[in-house]
Amino acid sequence: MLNVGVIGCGGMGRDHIQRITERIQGAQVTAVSDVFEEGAKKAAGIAGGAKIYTDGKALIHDPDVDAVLIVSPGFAHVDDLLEAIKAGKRVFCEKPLCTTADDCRKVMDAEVQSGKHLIQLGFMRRYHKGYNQIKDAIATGEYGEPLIMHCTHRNPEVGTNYNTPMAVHDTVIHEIDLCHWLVDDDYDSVQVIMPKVTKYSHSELKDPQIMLMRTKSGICIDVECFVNCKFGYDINCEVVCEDGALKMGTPMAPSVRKNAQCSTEITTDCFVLFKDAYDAEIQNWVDCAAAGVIEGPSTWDGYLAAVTADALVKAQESGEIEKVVTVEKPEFYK
Ligand code: ISE
Repeated sequence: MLNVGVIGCGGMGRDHIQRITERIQGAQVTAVSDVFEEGAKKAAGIAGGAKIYTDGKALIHDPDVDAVLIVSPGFAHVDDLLEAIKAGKRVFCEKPLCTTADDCRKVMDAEVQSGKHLIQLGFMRRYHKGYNQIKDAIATGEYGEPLIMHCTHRNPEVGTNYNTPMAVHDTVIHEIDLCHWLVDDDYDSVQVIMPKVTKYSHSELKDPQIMLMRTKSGICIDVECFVNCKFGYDINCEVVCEDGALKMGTPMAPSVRKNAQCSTEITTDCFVLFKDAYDAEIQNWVDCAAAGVIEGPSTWDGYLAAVTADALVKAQESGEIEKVVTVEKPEFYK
């Protein structure tokens, strides 16, 4: 049984605690931590009783904690990640790895130094069936080389505090990770095109946006990010290859014929669309613990996402093509 300590008991933290307690095989939550003690107490209740901490570091060093799940706000990740590496404990960290590329690099260097793969990052879309069908189809070679990818990432609406850079850091960060994983390539450059702004936006948010990413081998990716589309949580992906085009089967609902109409429901909730993917990523993290391996998104992926996101935010402001400049990928992550 893997004893898990959870740092961060907000909505997402409680969701993971419930998942581990009710649905995940081979793991239990033995400790929780939050700077707000009340939040930690509430979360401990969901786990059916767990030790309560207000300091993540103390939780990491608890001998009853084999592995750590970090769900605190992004700015707080770096210290706990470094501490967990020092303690030699396995980590599942929600996105982002860290809020700056420099901090991501510090964590990457520390993990390489430790000689052990300890960190899995919460890019759960890699566990979604639809994307895996596309990845498997590409791998057969039957469709030739991927050339172009078209993606849409639409939210029905966002809060009034959501601004232009958040379209990269909160939203398209998923495609940043997913697209390079789908085609097994890293990024070379990015650009952002700003269409006319929807009447549902405000002065701090340019919405929609078209984000363009070019991989090192020359695959061109366009992502329509539209976070006030009103009609649903609508995620699409098509990979155009030399000998065929692979389009994800979305929405994943039956097509209904009724009253002289044919319609397909689109969910409005990302947690509904990706529920199975969230469960699968945590189960995989737990299953890999016994073998001491990490199969999911790595620290390198978190670093690459942070550098690519920085380039996209720069491109939002400059309107130019911006280079994605990373350090050389360490052998450790190849
Ligand atoms: C949110 O944090 C997510 O992760 C969702 O998948 C994304 O669609 C949304 O825009 C983000 O704010």
